[in-house]
Amino acid sequence: MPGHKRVLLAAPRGYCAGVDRAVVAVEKALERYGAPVYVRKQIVHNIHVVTELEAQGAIFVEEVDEVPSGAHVVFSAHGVSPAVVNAASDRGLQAIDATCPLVTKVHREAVRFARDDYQILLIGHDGHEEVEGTAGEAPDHVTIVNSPEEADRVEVADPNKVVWLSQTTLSVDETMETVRRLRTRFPQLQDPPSDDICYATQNRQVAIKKVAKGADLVIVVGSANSSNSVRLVEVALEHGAKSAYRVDYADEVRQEWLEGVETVGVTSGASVPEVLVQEVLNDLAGAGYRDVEQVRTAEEDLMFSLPKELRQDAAGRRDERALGGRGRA
Ligand code: 0CN
Ligand code: SF4
Repeated sequence: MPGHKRVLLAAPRGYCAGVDRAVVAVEKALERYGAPVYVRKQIVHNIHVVTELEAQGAIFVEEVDEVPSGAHVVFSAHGVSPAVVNAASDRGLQAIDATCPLVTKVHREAVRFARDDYQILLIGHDGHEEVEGTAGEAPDHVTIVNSPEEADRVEVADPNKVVWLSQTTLSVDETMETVRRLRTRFPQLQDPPSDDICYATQNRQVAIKKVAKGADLVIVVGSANSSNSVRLVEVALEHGAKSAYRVDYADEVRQEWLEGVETVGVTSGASVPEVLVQEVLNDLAGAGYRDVEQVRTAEEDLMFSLPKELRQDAAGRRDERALGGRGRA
């Protein structure tokens, strides 16, 4: 219907199982030990989540040397290198490890391939916390490959003993292009035993591809340092969206983005609470986009148990939230 304003709302979107678990871990630690509870780095890459947890008494630090000795410290969902674990233990900190189990899986792969003396080409963004953590498992064996272009330049010691692994929150298509170029140069390149790009990253990209096809504008809710959120903007643009922007909050949506726009696609990254999406939808409704159609490409019901340090209550009973993430996408 020409001139008909509508919203295509991607599903799955928003919180994944690993983010939910990490956020609940901080809340649970605050409840159990009282404020303050220290958190190394942002627990997940979302400014709203961090601000809310700060209001509840969490203190976010860059490194464990900022944490008073003996205090509780939560490691973020993106994981930490063994050097950080050791530094925390040397300071006598009580660590709660909220690393997503799907990141831990990649750490284990890195350890295993390093033990077998492989050179590990770790596809990911240099400087991202997850990449620092994974690379830190086997610093002598890991070479970071930032982009498809870097795949054309990277040097390996023995082309018969190379494997690629990746960050969990990359663009699937771009990563496959990087691997293709690596394999052209190193035909013996081994694949990871299973997908490193996680289910949540993949599902959100599949959903936004479908939405983008029919969208004049795509709005992605997510923070600037959230790799998976930023990838959703890129994927939308590559799959037919005429324009695509990322916002942290609804009030960042600019009037001029909506000029001449009939169909707005909306999604959110894996670290984004649904309330922020609903605020965008409210504002869009105010601008005449009241017709909202959900475009669902997958069901998600994965949940992870809480970090082991939080699984039992003070009396040693298993906590009923131990099995807990909340909600589906
Ligand atoms: O936004 P996130 O906190 O992290 P990245 O997308 O930047 O990796 O989402 C949760 C992902 C993890 C681990
Ligand atoms: Fe885990 Fe994937 Fe969520 Fe990261 S995006 S926390 S790897 S489920």
